[in-house]
Amino acid sequence: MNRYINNPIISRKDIPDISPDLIDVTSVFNPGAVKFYDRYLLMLRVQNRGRESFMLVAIGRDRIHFKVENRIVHFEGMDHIKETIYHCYDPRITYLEGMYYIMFAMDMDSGCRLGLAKTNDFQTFKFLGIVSEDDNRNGVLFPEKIKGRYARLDRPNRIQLEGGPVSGNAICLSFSDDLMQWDYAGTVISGRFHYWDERVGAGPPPIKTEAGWIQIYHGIAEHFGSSSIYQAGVLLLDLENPLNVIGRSRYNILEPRELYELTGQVPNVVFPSGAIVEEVDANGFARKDSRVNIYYGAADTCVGLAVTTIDELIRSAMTS
Ligand code: BMA
Repeated sequence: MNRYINNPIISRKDIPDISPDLIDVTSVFNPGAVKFYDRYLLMLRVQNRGRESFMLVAIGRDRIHFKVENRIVHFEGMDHIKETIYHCYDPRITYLEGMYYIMFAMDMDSGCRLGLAKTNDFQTFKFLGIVSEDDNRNGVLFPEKIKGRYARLDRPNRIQLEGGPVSGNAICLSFSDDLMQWDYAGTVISGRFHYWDERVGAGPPPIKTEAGWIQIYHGIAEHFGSSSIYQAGVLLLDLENPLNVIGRSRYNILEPRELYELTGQVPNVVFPSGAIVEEVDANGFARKDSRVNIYYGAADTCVGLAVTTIDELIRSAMTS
């Protein structure tokens, strides 16, 4: 992947003061991304100096230059939840059946859960509910139904392996008829102990190609006594059955190298959570030579853009 030369594309100085919640903010990172009519749109996680989290929308006329809106995203209906919600973060935006769905992590006393909201204008957002069991993160919806059902990837922090121990180290697949109740279908990949992706989590929404679903994911290499290294890699999954892994990158495709990735609030982090494919055919397949813009959080401090092509992602996935 090629980093945009003037990265980071968004940093704390681009966030307007929105009194009383956001004044002289600390950081902005891990955005959801989508093409919204002829605009590029990001949903940002912004943290203030109280280390409280807020989501903001940023609009770009092109894929590089964004203007952050002067308004905090409010999820209508979320106030019906009686338990305290400490943070909402890591939004992934999926365009599905004419609506934009946002899946995000919610830190609560009962654990980290997945929340789901929808919008069609990015002005008002309807909170649909909590859609995971306790302790789940990195949830992302597929952009279309698979065999008649909605599909999502997620990363349970605890799963009961059949006849085995409880684990929390896998990207899993679930299906649903209504987007609210989800049936676990199986594990897509598990972390590779000792290598770049010891722990894993899905990144941006899956990208449909003739060769299969491209799934960018993050892998974490653990370092005891030091900070873990967050990197990005890529999977190619069967279109009809995403549990069937066609390819998985042996090497990471993006790792912390630049200063803004190596140092910051949490050092050594690249965390891709949004991808915008430029060219898609009439059936929704990304074209092989299409450019892909990947938006990622760097060091939990700012937002970077890295660019590649569909073809390049598929070739990277076929290296295992
Ligand atoms: C993960 C999430 C991400 C964050 C990353 C690195 O667990 O909390 O939002 O970017 O850690 O701190």
